[in-house]
Amino acid sequence: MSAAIFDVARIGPGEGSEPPRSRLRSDAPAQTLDGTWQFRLSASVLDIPDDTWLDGVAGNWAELGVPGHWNLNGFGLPAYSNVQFPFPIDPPHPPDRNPIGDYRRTFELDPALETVAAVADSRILLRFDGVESAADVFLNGARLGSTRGSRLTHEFDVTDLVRPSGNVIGVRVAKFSDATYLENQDMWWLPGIFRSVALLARPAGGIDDAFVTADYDPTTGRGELAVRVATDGEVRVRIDELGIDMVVRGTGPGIVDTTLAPALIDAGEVSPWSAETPRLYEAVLSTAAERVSLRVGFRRVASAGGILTVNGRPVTLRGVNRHEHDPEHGRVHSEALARRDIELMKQHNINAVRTSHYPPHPDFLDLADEYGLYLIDECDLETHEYEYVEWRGNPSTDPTWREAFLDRIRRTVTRDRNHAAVILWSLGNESGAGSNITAMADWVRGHDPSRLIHYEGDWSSRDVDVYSRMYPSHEEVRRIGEEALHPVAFDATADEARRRGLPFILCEFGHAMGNSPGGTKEYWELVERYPRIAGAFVWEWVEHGIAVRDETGRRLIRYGGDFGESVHDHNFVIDGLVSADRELRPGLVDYAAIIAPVVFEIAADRREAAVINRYDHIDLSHLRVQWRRERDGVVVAEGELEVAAAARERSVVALPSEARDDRRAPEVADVLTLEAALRGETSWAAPGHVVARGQHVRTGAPVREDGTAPAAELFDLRARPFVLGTARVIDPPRLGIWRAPTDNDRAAGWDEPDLPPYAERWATARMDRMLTRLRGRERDDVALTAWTRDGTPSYDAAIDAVWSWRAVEDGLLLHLDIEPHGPWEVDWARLGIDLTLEGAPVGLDFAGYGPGPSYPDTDSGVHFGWHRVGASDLVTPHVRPQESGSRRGVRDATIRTETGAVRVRVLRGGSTDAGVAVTVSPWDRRTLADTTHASLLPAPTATHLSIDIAQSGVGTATCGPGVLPRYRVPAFAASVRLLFSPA
Ligand code: IPT
Repeated sequence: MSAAIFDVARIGPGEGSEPPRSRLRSDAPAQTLDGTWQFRLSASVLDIPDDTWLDGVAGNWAELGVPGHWNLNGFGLPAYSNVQFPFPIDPPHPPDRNPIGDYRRTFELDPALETVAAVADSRILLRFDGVESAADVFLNGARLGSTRGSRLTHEFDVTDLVRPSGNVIGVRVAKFSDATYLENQDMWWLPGIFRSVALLARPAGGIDDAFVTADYDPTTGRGELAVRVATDGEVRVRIDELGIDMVVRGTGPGIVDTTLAPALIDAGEVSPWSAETPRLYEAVLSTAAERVSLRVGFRRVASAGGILTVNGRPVTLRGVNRHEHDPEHGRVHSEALARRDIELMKQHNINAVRTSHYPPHPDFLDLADEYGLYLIDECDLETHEYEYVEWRGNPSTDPTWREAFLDRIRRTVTRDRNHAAVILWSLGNESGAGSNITAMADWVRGHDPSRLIHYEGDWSSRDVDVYSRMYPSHEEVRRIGEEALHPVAFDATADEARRRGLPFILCEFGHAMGNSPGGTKEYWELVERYPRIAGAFVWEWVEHGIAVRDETGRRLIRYGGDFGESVHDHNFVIDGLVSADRELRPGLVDYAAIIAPVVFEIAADRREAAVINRYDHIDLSHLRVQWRRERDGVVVAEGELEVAAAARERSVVALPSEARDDRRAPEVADVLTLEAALRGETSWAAPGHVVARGQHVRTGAPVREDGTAPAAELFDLRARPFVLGTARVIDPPRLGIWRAPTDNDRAAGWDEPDLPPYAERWATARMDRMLTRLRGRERDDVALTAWTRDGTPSYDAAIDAVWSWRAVEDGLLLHLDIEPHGPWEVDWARLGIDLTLEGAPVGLDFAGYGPGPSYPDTDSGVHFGWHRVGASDLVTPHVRPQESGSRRGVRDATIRTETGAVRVRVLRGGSTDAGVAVTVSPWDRRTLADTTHASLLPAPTATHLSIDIAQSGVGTATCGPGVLPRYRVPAFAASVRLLFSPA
């Protein structure tokens, strides 16, 4: 037979499926239908062949794997757009050109399922965990119904249709549908059956559904289970570890009846679950027909007086937003990748995830319970496209969409409600305010009073339990923290008064796009300062780069527009703390240090250190604190410290006298480092993993007198190219104030919305094309002094400099004095010396802050040391090339190229007490700025060295405030004293 008309423009939930139930681990037989299916693609619903596709599987169809997205597997191409909609806002209609994928396969029913089905009243369900965006489902010619809600589970009862053999299942999937209006999340459009398909036996008298809440009473230390089980008759509840073995009455077959009071079971004294102590107990629910196991975590989530608590203790959510993304497979889940994500998060001190912007694969919840992560579990809902039409006709306000909204939240909450990790339900993202949002909140409140409700899209907060905002400025966060400390004004509205009493979170902040996010430390100071602020979530965890192969088989990472999309948002989807391949971006290392659970404050005299325990629930007994004193690169003393501090407490420890520095100034630095590292093995890191570090750095700077014995034969200043150390200089030193714009530099910050982005201001001021004029020169056999003026074409803003070079015994001294000339209206990107050395770079050894790069507003994750950086770590391989790789506070550096090496030391006497910033790059800035993809960068042939006296911060202007004023670089006068010598 041919299928009924495929209706992809009807407002409402899918039809024909079962009401949602919780995800349970059962011993009832199940059969996967994952694997190879037959597939064909039609360009439009109007082009679907009018054939008998469901009668059998004959015919010339292609093959496609399930789970998978068809447009990542050779059928069409992916497309990326964020807020803007890929088609007209003409609800509930998609456009005619709307790819339709028909899937079909045959299967034999697994005999184990058949055996169950043979018993009266048993059933067989067909389950889909994720189909984007809308599907009609058929079995053996009969239409079972349809799905709406791409990241939500749908089950169909196939008991009467399924046969022992010769079954034909067909699924007709629309790329776009009415559901697309509710699913405009910031991600690739990736249609298809992208999560698993399975048949489940539902034995008569089995456990169809369960709702188990495990409460922990922090005042008594006792746990209590509230149990509702959907079964006919009685169910046995066992937690062997707690000696629980009870029988409770079921609420009837089907789904749990939440109007009935739960059975309460006193669990006695228990160890509570938290992200820091992810203690789970194995519970077994059983009837004669079925046995279901759950992992129970006892915990209590509450909010009182504006404080978010878990188990009675205030908590700080050190969060990230996580999309599901795999560079090859899109949103297809893999356990290995989910574990990798969580392990990397835990290794970087992250304790919370917002599952932006849809419920993740069901197994992710198990992993969050097990590793210990607080979750904001978000409903699959976003109507952001309505922003383009000033929210006219937003479905959130339209009662005809109400059932669709309610269906989505019911499916979200019901599937995941038995997981300890979920502490907040989120109603969705960026869908404005409206009665349908309120209806969702009301349903959640009635269904699950054990958790709090989150939604950012309505700042009145009337429906929610936490006040949430995305990308507010630092000043606004401060105000929000502050307002909770003061009485509500007499003329405040009721909403306003209520909102003031809520805990506050930043559900998104710190936009991690490119070289970013700057200013995070300043946000975190506010999080720590104000009790009301319960935490913040960086946007976002992972870049959504898509991997493709070019003709030569080389793997390339793509972003929006690379697939010929007519509506797209470029590289705005490349904004993660880790790359799509899970390489760490410097922003993650910075964030890990900012949110570290332990803070050391070392007194200036090194006699003692304060140890601040920022864990919410645990003391520091799982950590070993070691100290190490290095003087000019040599470890001169080290040892272990006994530290003790209860959760959220501060203690002071005395430091041994060997940790102190001598009166004698070091040549480069005398550094005391304290490190807190794991004593034992955890599920996410090995013993010795460092969770926090603190330092006291006392720097010196060598003094050199001018006019030491000449060695002119080494440093022939007349030669071109001349030699520094053993490196050949192919572009001589000149001043630079420009950088290859970062993504943030290319965006107008929210703090300066009326001004063009910095990249544009720099280009308009022509800082990228300054020209030099030699104003004068004096020389003798050992010294050369040059007076230069670097000016900008068409303008009279310039920089004057005096370069005094002198050959000394072991090298070449440079005294450089710089003075701005004329009007500079735009802040500089930096101020430094640029030169090019022959041969590609092979490494950088330096004494300074590292080992990774940092900028003035991303300097938390680096520490002073004598670091060694290999060729592949010199710059960050951002998908879209941009400025990166600066090492700051450098006092001594050796730059190695394929053909030579040069050592640079910072001498006392300039204005650079904090050292210089050194960038060693295989590419010049013009090339970086003009190249759109890392894969298009040419093979390196030279080493581009910059020695910067100042660098602008990076900010987070791509989404949020730009560089904070204190991290900008207005025109200024400076001087530096450098010694160049052989390595
Ligand atoms: C915000 C979105 O919630 C998120 O999905 C993502 O798009 C992020 O921004 C930027 O990458 S919405 C933004 C317009 C404030």
